[in-house]
Amino acid sequence: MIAKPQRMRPLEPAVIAFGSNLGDREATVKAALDDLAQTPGVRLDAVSPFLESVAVRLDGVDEDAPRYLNGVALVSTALDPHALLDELHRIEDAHGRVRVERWGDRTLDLDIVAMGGRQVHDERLTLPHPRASEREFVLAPWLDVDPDAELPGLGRVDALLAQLRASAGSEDVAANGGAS
Ligand code: A4P
Ligand code: MG
Repeated sequence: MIAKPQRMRPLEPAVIAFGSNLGDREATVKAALDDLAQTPGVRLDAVSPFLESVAVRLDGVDEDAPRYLNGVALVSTALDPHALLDELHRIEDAHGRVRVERWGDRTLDLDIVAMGGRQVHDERLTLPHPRASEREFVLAPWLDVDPDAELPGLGRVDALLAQLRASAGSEDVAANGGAS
């Protein structure tokens, strides 16, 4: 009997944010990106330059914590969002990720920032990523690889980044008592 060909899902664009602040960060991220490229149903289209950033904890920015290497990868995928999340968790686990504390130090974090225009809200997954618009370490590298990027429901990434930088600038002025 001739096997019925499997119907392939069309490829959908997805944006993956990566971060690491423990161990050999660059080696871990590069190996994880190789793993992502080897994942069935995932095509790696672009990787941003890596960006060093200060750790953000639940109680704010922590200058004393190990710094992160952050960046963004653009992929096209035939996986559904939950299957893609499973693959990201598999890759995190393979690179020594342990979950001790939310927003704690980690060898590797892989998040789905957005997947096409999908809106997902369930116990495992929120899309777009609810904190992406607040994070320069996500928006800036994303813009590097896609100057026309849009965060579904929130608008253009260049505008969001400008807004974020403007409000960070005004917080600095307020913290310095408005002194010039
Ligand atoms: N989850 C829900 N939506 C998503 C999504 N879109 N992508 C769930 C990935 N995961 C998603 O994540 C907790 C759970 O979120 C997962 O089991 C998944 O089902 P986690 O990776 O286990 O834990 P986490 O990363 O500590 O939690 P969370 O809330 O996802 O953290 P964030 O918002 O990702 O922040 N500072 C710097 N400088 N650079 C960083 O990269 N990252 C974080 C983590 C904090 N501070 C940082 C950085
Ligand atoms: Mg995560």
